[in-house]
Amino acid sequence: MPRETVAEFTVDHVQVLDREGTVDTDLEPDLGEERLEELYRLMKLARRFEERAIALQRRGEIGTYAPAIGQEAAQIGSASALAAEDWMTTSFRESAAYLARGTPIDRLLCYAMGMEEGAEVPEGSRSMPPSIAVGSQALHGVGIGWGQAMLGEEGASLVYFGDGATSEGDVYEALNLAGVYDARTVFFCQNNQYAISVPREEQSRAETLAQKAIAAGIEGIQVDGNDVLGVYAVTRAALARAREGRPTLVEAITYRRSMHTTADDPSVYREPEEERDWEAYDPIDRFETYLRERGVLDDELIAAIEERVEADLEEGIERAMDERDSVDPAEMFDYAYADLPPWVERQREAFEEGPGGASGDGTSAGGHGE
Ligand SMILES: Cc1ncc(C[n+]2csc(CCOP(=O)(O)OP(=O)(O)O)c2C)c(N)n1
Repeated sequence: MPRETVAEFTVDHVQVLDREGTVDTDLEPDLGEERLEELYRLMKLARRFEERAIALQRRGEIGTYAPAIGQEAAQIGSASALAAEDWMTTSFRESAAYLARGTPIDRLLCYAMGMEEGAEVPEGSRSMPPSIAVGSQALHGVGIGWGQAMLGEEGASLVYFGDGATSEGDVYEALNLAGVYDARTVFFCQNNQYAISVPREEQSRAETLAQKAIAAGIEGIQVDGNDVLGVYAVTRAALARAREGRPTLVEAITYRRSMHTTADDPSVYREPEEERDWEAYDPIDRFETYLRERGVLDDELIAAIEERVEADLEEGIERAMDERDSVDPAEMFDYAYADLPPWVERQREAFEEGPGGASGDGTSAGGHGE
């Protein structure tokens, strides 16, 4: 029986800024100095937001938190390529993407405090609340992209997920659906090398995660996820194609420098040398080298940006604390059932009585998060 090759595929890798911060002028996106400075400010804001969030969790002010230190270029670069009419659908590690889309700091913190106000889609916003079930949001994202075409809307849909999520059926189904229905979707996989403690190599035998697009008949492309200019350029092009009904899977190669969540200790499953190697390719340092080189940034401007970032964070944290203090945590029992089953009623009573068991002694307010 004759045997011949009937199909061949390739996956491209894009890098605009190399690891030393030198730019490839052929690929450099056309961004003015203001936009470049804004990308830098957002990356700094995201980094400090993550650091502050970890500290807030340690002080018991917010719940378990999933930081994205090291993934700022992947998130800020991609979310900054979105137009106002585009939708964004995320997983649980995308605070930086929300910040890039202008989601207020206090909203993000309220979400982390378990307040439903934090999960609301603010009026006029096209950013969906985070999805905790790994990969499930890929289906929501492709549904939105498909729906936009049906409604004759202008925009496209960008959906974030991690490397681990690409092992989930939901993601395969979403990719397939996007291919079949020409859904206006960009799938943005942040390959941060780990699904909790499982390294990327043990997650899939596929050489790249981008190639998972090929089986769905859509384009797959890899980008250096620590290169904000590369991520921006690739996502912008993918969104433009999506608006014409051509979906793409983007695999951004990056590294989660911190813990999976504040409940995790990465030293148990990875070596310090590996962390140090990636630290050398820090997305912010690299972009800063380029911006200094271009004359966009100097010490003075960096200090002013840092000052603004700290002030914005301070104000956002304060506002989130005020919002938290203004709601009654017992409200969480109000919406799960129309009529509370007796065992939940008992939980509510115990909650309202507080840890000491006696209500009205002022200690029950400390019951949030229990
Ligand atoms: C359906 C489902 N299975 C398992 C979990 C538990 N879980 C939470 S995060 C995670 C790993 C996710 O890894 P990845 O997709 O690479 O995203 P990352 O955490 O690296 O951003 C798992 C298995 C979950 N939340 N949902």
